[in-house]
Parts: sequence; structure tokens; C-alpha cells
Amino acid sequence: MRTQVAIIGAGPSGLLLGQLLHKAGIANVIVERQSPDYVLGRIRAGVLEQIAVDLMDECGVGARMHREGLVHEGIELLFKGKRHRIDFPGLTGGKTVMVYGQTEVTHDLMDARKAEGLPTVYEVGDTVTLHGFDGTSPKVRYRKDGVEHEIECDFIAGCDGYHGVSRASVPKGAITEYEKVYPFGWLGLLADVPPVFHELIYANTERGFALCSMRSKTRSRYYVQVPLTDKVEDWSDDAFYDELGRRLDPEARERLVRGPSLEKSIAPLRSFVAEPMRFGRLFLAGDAAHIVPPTGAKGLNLAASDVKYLSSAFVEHYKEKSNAGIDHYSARALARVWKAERFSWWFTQLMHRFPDSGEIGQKLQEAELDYLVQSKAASTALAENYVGLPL
Ligand code: FAS
Ligand code: PHB
Repeated sequence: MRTQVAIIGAGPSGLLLGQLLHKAGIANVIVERQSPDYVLGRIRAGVLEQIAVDLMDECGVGARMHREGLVHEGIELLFKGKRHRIDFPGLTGGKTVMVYGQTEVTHDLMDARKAEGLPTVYEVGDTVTLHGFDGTSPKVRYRKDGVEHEIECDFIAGCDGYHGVSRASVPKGAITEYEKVYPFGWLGLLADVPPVFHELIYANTERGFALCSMRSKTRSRYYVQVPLTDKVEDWSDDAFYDELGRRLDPEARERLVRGPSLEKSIAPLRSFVAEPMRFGRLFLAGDAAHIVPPTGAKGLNLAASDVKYLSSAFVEHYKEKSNAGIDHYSARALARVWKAERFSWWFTQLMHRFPDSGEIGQKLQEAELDYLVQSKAASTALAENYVGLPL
């Protein structure tokens, strides 16, 4: 098979890139380890920055998002038993975020790709290998149903996430990895129950962090911070709701509706960046290149900005015969990645209980939160990072 861009991974990064390239008349093939249902079954992100919303529109797949997504104009910070609202439009000159699950984003992109009949090879397992990306004729090989296949291409886009093959294929000496692992995880629960509040509540409590989010007005997504030693089977639904209730203020606790979990899982938290994000004809985008703790809701949104930069670079190469975008991609993407890494780390260390920070740690966090909600400057800094820094 011959194509212009071979994309590894059919998560949000791969599907967004494939759609943008197709719109620009650039041929691409996506090769994905899992089945479509498996990819859709992973419950991930819930909040889109305007940049991600605009990208969905640019891909021509934004209709359901605008119909079913929820525009949110603020979040609530809960600490010392009281809630304080952060007013996004008031602090950022009108900016908002869109609550629309990653599952729905992926669904819309999959449907569009299928409707256009674009080549997507699912269920290749761990058979993908990358070749010749340090030269001018890279190749992707994979096996499907026992048959070996080879894709000749001009470029490879590694959109295969943190555990993917792309970053792993880069010679060790050519890549620098920065990593910080947090001493706790997020136990998440998805249920068809109405959210406790119409906006997201981020809670800092002596028992640990909690987050009340949602997927719609009838489907809630809740998280509680748990020790890394916890296993999801240790947590019945009732035990989860009991603990979430302990971390909420009385009014929210009162409004907490219980229902059977549709999904329940524990996600580890890490900050991770691989530098650079380009190796000859191989380009990394999304979680393949970086991971943020989900506190700042930046993971999916960084994938979107990477893909915006990378698709523009490929368009410049093919349509304007210029390699300026390609040569600048890594530095340009990393500049935005590191700012989102910094915000996600800052918000995580402000809102979570750290085992080794003792009682003074809680007092210092509460002092920073007191200052933050009383200072327009500090609240503005939170708001403009949360809604997304400019491209
Ligand atoms: P993805 O990991 O989504 O997609 C990579 C794709 O590549 C997968 O489909 C995988 O099957 C495929 N792949 C991997 N190896 C391959 C191989 N060798 N060959 C072929 N295909 C291969 N972000 C938020 O903003 N908010 C959240 O609440 C949030 N929660 C998260 C919870 C969990 C458990 C995880 C893991 C991530 C979470 N994230 C969250 C981040 C998440 O949303 C990512 O940022 C987003 O999925 C990034 O999309 P991709 O870069 O496409 O990577
Ligand atoms: C979610 O709805 O899954 C979600 C929202 C905001 C976050 C993290 C996760 O910061």
C-alpha cells in the first residue's frame, strides 16, 4: 500500500489528524491496535477547550457536539467546606469550555472517517513496526489476520498514546524523557444519574481530592483520589458514593444521586514529556509525546493543538512546497505542551493530599486557595489556563 501520511493509532489524535489531512486532500491510512468498540469503551476526557471545539468544526464533525455538548462558563473550587466559583467569561473576556466526552468526540470522528470510506485498519494488535523514518522513504509494517502488510509513505504520525510503538521506535540517544509520577491515583465512576451541580466541582479536602463532572444532564462522571495501592475491586459503588459524599459540601452531598456504575476504573497520574517530537519523517502527537495529570483537563486538548500544528505543517509541505512548518513543529508544539504541563502540575499539587506533606501541607494549600479566590489576578491565571492558552 502507498500513502502520503501513515498514522499509528485511532484515538482522538489519529482520527483528528486523519480528518484534517483528508479535508486538505492529503492521503492517509490509520493503523490501530484495538477494535473500534474497545477504543470507544475507554472512558477518558470530558472537557474541550475552544481550540478543540474549533478543530471538530474544521473537521466537519461538530454538529452533534454543538447539539448535545454543554457550554460551561465556570467551575467551583471547594475547600474548607465552602464552594467558590471561577467565572471564565468574566475573567477571560468571554471564553468558555465545552463539556463533551472523549468517547463522543471519537465516535463522531470514526463515523465521519467511515462515511468518507477512508482506510482504517483496526485490530492489528502489537504487530506494527516502523522503518526508515530517518531517511526519505519511511515504511510501516503490520500483520492482520496472519497476513503481513507494508505501507510506503512520505511521513509517519505516531498518534499511538503513551504505551505506543512510535516513541519506542526512536533510538534511545535521540530522545529525552521527562517524567514525574504522583503518589496517588484517580478512581473514576460513570453513572446515569443527574450531576450534583450544573458545573464541575473540584474539591480539596483533608480526605483527598474529589471531582464532580458530567457527560450530560443525566450522566455523571465522578472521581476521588485514592492511594496507588487501591484496586478498583476494593471499591463497591456504595463505598465510592459514601467517600465522594464525605468530600462534598452539605448542599452537594444532599443532591448526590446514586446509581449503578457503567464504568469504574483507577487511573495513575503522571507528568511526562518526550523531546523532541520529531525524528526525521516520524512525528509524535498527543499522548505518544506527553501525558498530563487529568486535574487540568488538558490531555485531549493538547492532542488537539499538536494535531492542529502537525496538519498545518503537512499542508504547507504538500501545497506550498515549504518545510518550515515541519521543521518548526516540535518546538512549536512543545512550547504549548510545557505550559499545559506546568498548569496541570500546579493544579494537581494544589488540590490533592500528598502523603509526605503533613498537616502543614493542607494548611498551605488552603492558604493558596483562600488567596486565589480573593485575588482577581490569581483567579484570572487559573481561568485563562483552564479555558486554554492561545495556539
Ligand atoms: P490515545 O491513547 O487516546 O490513543 C492512542 C491509540 O493508539 C489507542 O487507540 C491505542 O489503542 C492505539 N495504539 C497504541 N499502541 C499501538 C500500536 N502499537 N499500534 C497501533 N495502535 C496503537 N484527558 C483529559 O483531558 N481528561 C481526563 O479526564 C482524562 N482521563 C484519562 C484517563 C485515562 C485512564 C487515560 C489513560 C487518559 C486520560 N486522559 C484524560 C487523557 C486522554 O484523554 C488522552 O489525552 C487522549 O486519549 C489522547 O489521545 P491520543 O493521543 O489519541 O492517545
Ligand atoms: C471528566 O469529565 O472526565 C473530567 C473533567 C475535568 C477534569 C478531568 C476529567 O479535569
